[in-house]
Amino acid sequence: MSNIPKSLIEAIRQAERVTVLTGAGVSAESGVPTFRGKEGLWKKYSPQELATPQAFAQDPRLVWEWYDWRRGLIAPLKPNAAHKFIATLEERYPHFLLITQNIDGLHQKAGSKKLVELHGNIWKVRCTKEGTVEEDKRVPLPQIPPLCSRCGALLRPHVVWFGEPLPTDALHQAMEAAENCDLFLVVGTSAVVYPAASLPQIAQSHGAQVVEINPEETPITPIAHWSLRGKAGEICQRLAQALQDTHS
Ligand code: BV8
Repeated sequence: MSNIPKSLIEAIRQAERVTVLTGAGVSAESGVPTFRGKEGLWKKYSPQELATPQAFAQDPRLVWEWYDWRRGLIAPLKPNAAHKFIATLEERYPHFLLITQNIDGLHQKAGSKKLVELHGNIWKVRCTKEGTVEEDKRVPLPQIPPLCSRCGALLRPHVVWFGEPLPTDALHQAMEAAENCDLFLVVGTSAVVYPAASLPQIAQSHGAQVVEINPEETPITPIAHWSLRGKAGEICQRLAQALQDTHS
């Protein structure tokens, strides 16, 4: 696993405007399967089959069985050291935003408040008729597919599927934060899904230094000022330690 360069510790200490982008890799050490890893979620299923409006229109029961299974898997899991470290960062800087692609809610469980969820949240459901969004943490769901208690229409997961636009406000905030930061941390994403994957490039082209934390190389690696090869939880623990040491 990479050493933490002193220059990076200095940059984290000196920064005033910090933006963080996370993907499934930040939740891997909590036990949430990633999409593209060897036990990846997509291994058993393909995005076309399940994470699209067409799939839902064609077979809402199948799509809900997949989400109900994921909800059951995620429900007992806890934030790991990476979620916790990222949560501490928001108090450290006058300008901070966490942008997550994850729908598991673990950043919120770790205490993060200054965050936007680009792809929605698995613990929220949306009425396909009324458009109303509610939190629903029942595991397992009492019926599949779940129906709206008010109008009886189908409920859908309040997540962004392939081919669907991202929530305008969340995307706008994410773009703003990428354009106006001096340090941009990218943690645990394969950077293949757009428009989220364009954010590090936007930050770098606006003068930010990019830090990547990932056991593997990604399309972000070539533009990263520092690219730390390793697990997010382990590296963030060492970052927290190094920042503490430089305080003393
Ligand atoms: C849109 C929610 C337009 C649902 C998700 C061709 C070129 C470019 C773009 C496109 C194209 N064709 C189509 C598109 C657009 C498409 C897209 O980008 N497709 C890709 C596949 C090419 N994008 C969309 O459709 C988006 N919408 O463009 O709309 C539009 C505009 C107006 C009007 C109509 C339409 C919507 C995309 C959102 C899809 N929803 N999730 C659900 O979860 O069920 S995507 C899902 O996969 C995640 O949310 C995440 O965003 C994405 C990528 O996954 P990652 O988070 O990166 O996870 P992955 O497993 O891939 O990687 C894990 C990484 O962690 C790895 O690098 C691994 O090394 C690392 N790792 C592992 N362990 C650790 C670790 N890192 C650190 N520590 C560890 N321990």
